[in-house]
Amino acid sequence: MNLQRNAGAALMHRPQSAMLNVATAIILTTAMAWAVMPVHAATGPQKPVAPVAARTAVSTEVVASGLEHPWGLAFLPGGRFLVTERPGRLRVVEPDGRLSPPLAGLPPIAAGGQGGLLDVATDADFERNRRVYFCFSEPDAQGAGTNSTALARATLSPDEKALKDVQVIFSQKPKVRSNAHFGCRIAQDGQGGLFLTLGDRFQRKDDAQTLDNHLGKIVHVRTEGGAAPGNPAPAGALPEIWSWGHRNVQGAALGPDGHLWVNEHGPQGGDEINVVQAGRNYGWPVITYGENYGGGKIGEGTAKAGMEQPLHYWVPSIAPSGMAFLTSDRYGAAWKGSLFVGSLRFARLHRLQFDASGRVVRDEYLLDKAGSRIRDVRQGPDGWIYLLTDSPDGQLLRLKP
Ligand SMILES: [Ca+2]
Repeated sequence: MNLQRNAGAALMHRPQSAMLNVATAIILTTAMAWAVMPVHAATGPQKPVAPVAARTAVSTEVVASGLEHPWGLAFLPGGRFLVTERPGRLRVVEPDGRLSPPLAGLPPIAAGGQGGLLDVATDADFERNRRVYFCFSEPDAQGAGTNSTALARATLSPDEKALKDVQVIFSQKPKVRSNAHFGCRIAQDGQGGLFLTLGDRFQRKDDAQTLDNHLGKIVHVRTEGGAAPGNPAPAGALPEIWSWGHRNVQGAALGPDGHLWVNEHGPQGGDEINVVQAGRNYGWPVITYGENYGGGKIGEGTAKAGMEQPLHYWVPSIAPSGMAFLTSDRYGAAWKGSLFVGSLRFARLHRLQFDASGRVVRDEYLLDKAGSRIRDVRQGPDGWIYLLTDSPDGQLLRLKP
């Protein structure tokens, strides 16, 4: 990832063709084992393939129920899970579905609207360090009624009843009076650093284009706090910023190509998948394939020099949520390498399939009859895909072929 990060920073000012060649070389040297090797959407806009119903029938197995608006899922040793509940609780789920009492030790959380306790991740070296990362809506310290997205690290106590040594390692600036567009997905970069997605807070969309703030950004930070080494750091930019021009990124995963992949909510239409590179501008709110709620143009159109095109987009919006790459053999060779994306709006699970050049060649949806809003999608250490459903009585599900 050092190689990719440094190369990514060095590529910032190169022409697209050179960028593509170097990016391809990076992918070839780092992802030889992966059958599908996406490259970036450097070729400009294309009409995306339309979603179609899957030919393959799948089912789900209920692992646990009784979770109130579960939002983020992480895996513990022994087939157990950590699950956040948006109102501000973190629980351990046993393999048989039993829920622990809420863990003690969480900081103050501004729960309400879209905000609350959102994503959670266990460190890649969790079995040795027992470290957990989580992000949440953080209230201001003065009681002024503002909030922003924050990222914390903690140690899970040996009895798994509490978080210890809780330390907030990043706070989005500025805090805003809003209960929307927190972003708040965490992705580990594979080198000990963390990506965190940050929304535009809905009413501050123009701030996504200025780099003196963290609204509408993806940041890249060290687990000890502070900017990760190798961040692009253009003049005047806050040092944690990795990319900008985002609206509300609620799905993120490190791809098998070593790059950060995200999805983000458009306005009315224009939800996107982006393969995110350091120092790039992803366009919001200047370019978008969506429009205002109720109709009406936003910004300048769908493309502009200096702004990245999405790899894939949806009109109408699917309201994407968590996402994960399938790297296991559990579901057969045809699905391996696919990207699975939850849909809140249509209550189904999308599977995106790529060709050898990285284009999305198929977008099919599964679980169309289940009717559950899907909030998070993860591949477990056992290779199965796990889902969280967004409901007052939300569930943890295992996808079965
Ligand atoms: Ca965009």
